[in-house]
Amino acid sequence: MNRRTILVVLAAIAIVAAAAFIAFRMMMTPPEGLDLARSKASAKGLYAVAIAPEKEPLEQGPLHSWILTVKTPDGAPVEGATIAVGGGMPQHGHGLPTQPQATAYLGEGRYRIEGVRFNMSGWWEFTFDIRAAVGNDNVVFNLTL
Ligand SMILES: [Cu+2]
Repeated sequence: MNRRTILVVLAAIAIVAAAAFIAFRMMMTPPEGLDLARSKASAKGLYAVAIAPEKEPLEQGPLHSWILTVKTPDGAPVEGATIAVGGGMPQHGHGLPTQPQATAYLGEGRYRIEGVRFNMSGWWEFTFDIRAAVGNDNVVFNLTL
C-alpha cells in the first residue's frame, strides 16, 4: 500500500469508530431536557396523574410495584378506573420485559401496579391508559435508571 492508501484507510477507520461511538452514546444517554416529572396531566387533560415506586431508590433488576394516583384536574379521586400499563426504551426499540398489572385499588384514587421490572439502565417510558367514567386518556412518564 502506498502512503495515500494508508491515509485513506486510517481516515475510514476513524470515521467508523466515531460513528460507532456516537451511536453508542445515543443508545445509552437519555436525551437532554427529558421531562422526569412524576406527576403530570394526562394527554387530553382529563386526569392529574402521579406515580411513585413503592420502594425508593428505584433499582434496576428486581420486580417491584408502583402506586399510580389518578385524580380529576380539580383533585377528586378517580375510582373504578381500568388501567393498562405499557412502556419501553425508546432508544432501544423494545418494550417492557414484563406485563405489569393494576392489581388493587387502595382508595383516594390510588392503584397498585405490580410486576414492574426495568432490566437495563437508560431511558424508560412508563405509560398508562386510563379508562374511567370521565373518559379514556393516557399519560407517559419518563424514567432514567
Ligand atoms: Cu434497552
